[in-house]
Amino acid sequence: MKLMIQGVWRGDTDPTPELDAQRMIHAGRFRDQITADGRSGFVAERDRYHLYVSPACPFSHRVTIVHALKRLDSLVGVSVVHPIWNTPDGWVLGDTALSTPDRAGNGFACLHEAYRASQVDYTGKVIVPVLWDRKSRRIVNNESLEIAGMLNRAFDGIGGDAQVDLYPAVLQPQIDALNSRITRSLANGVYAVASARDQAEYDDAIGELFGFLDEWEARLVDDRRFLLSDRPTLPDVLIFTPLVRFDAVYNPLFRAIRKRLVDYPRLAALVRRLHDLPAVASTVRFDHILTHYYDGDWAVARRRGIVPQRPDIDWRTGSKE
Ligand SMILES: N[C@@H](CCC(=O)N[C@@H](CS)C(=O)NCC(=O)O)C(=O)O
Repeated sequence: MKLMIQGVWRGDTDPTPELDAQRMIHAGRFRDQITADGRSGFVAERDRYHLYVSPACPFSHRVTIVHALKRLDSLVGVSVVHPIWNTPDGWVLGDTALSTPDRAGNGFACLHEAYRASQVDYTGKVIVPVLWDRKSRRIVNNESLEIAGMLNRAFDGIGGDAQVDLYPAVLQPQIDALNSRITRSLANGVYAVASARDQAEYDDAIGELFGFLDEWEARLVDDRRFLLSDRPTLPDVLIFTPLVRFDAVYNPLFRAIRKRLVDYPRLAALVRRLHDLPAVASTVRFDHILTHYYDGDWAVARRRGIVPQRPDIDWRTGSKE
């Protein structure tokens, strides 16, 4: 496992039991907030904050969608890490054909340098997305949903698009509940399938994942435009990022082969409607997604003995009775 221990990057090393328990999804350790009034210690300012993201990563993708929908391009800079994570340094900020310029020029060659700069004795995973403060030279937050929430509201007074509100007050309880469900059953759910250690874990994870997809396919029967409203809200962002990867990555590579996204016409139509928003389409980078996942450590050896659940295809169509 790629880790930083007491501020020293360790490349591949055995995780502590605590980190091991988190499996493939890693909760952010930096949880400060940027606010419009600055009472949190981090006031929203132009050109002060910077995002480190991987367009391959579905959690980073939440953040880049909100950044694009809120038109924060001239307010909050973005650096894109190289899609190949399996390097001696983990996520690197190399200048390659697939990178975009490091606008902030924070001077880091790899992401673990930003973690060490933030906390000299940092112990844990070095994950994207990261929201970086150029002024205090430290990470403000590295938990995607919290970063998305800040981008949605904190910058409205200084040029963020206030017409776009992905977390409207009247819908907040429903949004929170649905965000948790999407995170558990789908966004983290696909990783639970990929990291299952035995048949029982795999079967449970598949049940959770496809139970969620079946349920929402049925709930979209009323032809609503987006999940909770006629405008997109945060759950639409959260459901979009794993679903847009589903048929290219999770179905074949993670062995979630019971169904493809295209077998769910209403969910697929929802993804298409979201993709029709030019800001959303601009964030979808299949070059990064495919390069990243198909280079990844989804080792077959670990999964010997786990038999995938078969695709839900009925070859007898037309010969009923
Ligand atoms: N809970 C985190 C999850 C972030 C996460 O797992 N990021 C992955 C990429 S998709 C990562 O950077 N992994 C690096 C590693 O495992 O060392 C969030 O939502 O921000």
